[in-house]
Amino acid sequence: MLIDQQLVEKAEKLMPSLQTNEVEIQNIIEVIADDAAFQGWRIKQSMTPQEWKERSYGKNDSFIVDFGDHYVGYVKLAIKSVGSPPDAPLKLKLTFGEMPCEIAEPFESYEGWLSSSWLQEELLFVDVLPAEIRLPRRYCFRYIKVEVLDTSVKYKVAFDDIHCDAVTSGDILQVAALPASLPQDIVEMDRIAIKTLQDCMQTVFEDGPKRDRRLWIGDLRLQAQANYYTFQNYDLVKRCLYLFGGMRLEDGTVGACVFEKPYAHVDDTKLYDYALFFVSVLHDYYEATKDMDVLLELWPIAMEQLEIGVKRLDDRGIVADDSTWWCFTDWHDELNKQASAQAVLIYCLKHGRELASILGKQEHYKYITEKIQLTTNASMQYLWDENEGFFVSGENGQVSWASQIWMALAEVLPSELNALLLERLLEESPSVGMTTPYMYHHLIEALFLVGHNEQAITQMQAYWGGMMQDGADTFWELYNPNDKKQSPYGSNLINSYCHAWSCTPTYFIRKYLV
Ligand code: RAM
Repeated sequence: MLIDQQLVEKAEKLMPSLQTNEVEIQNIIEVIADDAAFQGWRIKQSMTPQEWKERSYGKNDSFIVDFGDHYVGYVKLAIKSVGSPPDAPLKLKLTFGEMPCEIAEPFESYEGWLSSSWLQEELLFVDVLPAEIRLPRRYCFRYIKVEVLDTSVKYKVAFDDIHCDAVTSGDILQVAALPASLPQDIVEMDRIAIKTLQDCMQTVFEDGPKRDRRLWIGDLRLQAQANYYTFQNYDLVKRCLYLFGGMRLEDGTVGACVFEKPYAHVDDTKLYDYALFFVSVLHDYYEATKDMDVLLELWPIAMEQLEIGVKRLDDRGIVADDSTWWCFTDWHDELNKQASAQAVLIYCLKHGRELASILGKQEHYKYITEKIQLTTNASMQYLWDENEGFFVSGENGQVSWASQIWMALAEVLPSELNALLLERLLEESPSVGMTTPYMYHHLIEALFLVGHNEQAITQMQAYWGGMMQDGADTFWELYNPNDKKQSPYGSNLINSYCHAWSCTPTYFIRKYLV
């Protein structure tokens, strides 16, 4: 690993202090099987918090509390005994759910390929009652199922209180109100998107506060863009840029994600597109802040990412597609990523050219311009299929949504043809589609780019509006309206239901609709 201790120290000095907000239970609920509901589960109130406080619970009793919204934080419980003096420890099991599925489907049924340790549960033994307990782990949830596994034949327990100290580094007071003229569904979508971003804003921009609870650069890029229009926490973006810049992989590549604990360190995952996004995140940050110091400091690392990206070009000027690399683009098993990677390279070269021009780095500007020409011409010669009217990718000339969207964002075609490309895409709808909100974000950004604002809004309303209709408190890592249990990891239980890359409706609304 290449460590620049000074940059890492600067990142650590920017560690934000988190705001804490105490939130109370809103309801006691049941989760009921219902084929018509999202993922087959709906919630129903079973009693009020007041009724619940008056009840006592013995062996094998359980209840589910509902906080009424999604939160990230530390849970406190106040428990007392009822009946004879407690003559045995209390044994409790807690299960946390962002969504009803996590409460209703036993975690033992999980068979996905990501670690089951992400599923949020806790086993507690309480020796002395009454007790006030603060759970040491941070949880991310709306619902908690509490199972009293055992008391004794002589006593039961009652709960005086369960609450959550919710934490975030996103200060809602910084977020401007939307104009009253906007339609109600857009205002509501904006609110949910902001809540999504806020719950992901911790001591870094996390991808998902349930999972993976870490800083990924692809997620950061979109969060930072949404943050500039909402919380305006510039220091948090700066901290994240320093973390990525300060800890690179052996060959100089910016890593795909970093961990903060027990000390800041970079993961060994290398993603072709994510490394290049260091350049565009830096450019966006500079545009939002005009912070020349950070730009001067991090430019050499950004420039190096472009040079590393260019090294993957074959002698035609096309990104080599073999089994030795991983470019993220989207979660999609069939997707060939050559054309989208080529386009991400061009897109980031263009961001880099802007920065080189701002910095007056003539040599860099010249180098980058040459590479833009090379890769653009090569894209037109080898990836553009005149008959299909689409860009093709990989050995088999695959036509996908992702390839067209990224080529549109890279503005490889002149603007009128770029708009036509997207029209054709919507009309012909190639079968290799999009999986994540991350990819949908890019479709919508591309539509705004070519001036198809109405279509952009319609797509956003259909997709994120679908999540709203399906009961989203925060927007999800994955949403397939035709397969609502879809997961890239083999189980919907492990999907993240508050996910960074899904927060961007607020960015679109505030950038293009206000
Ligand atoms: C998943 C996460 C994360 C994403 C990576 C590539 O693990 O959802 O957000 O950036 O994949």
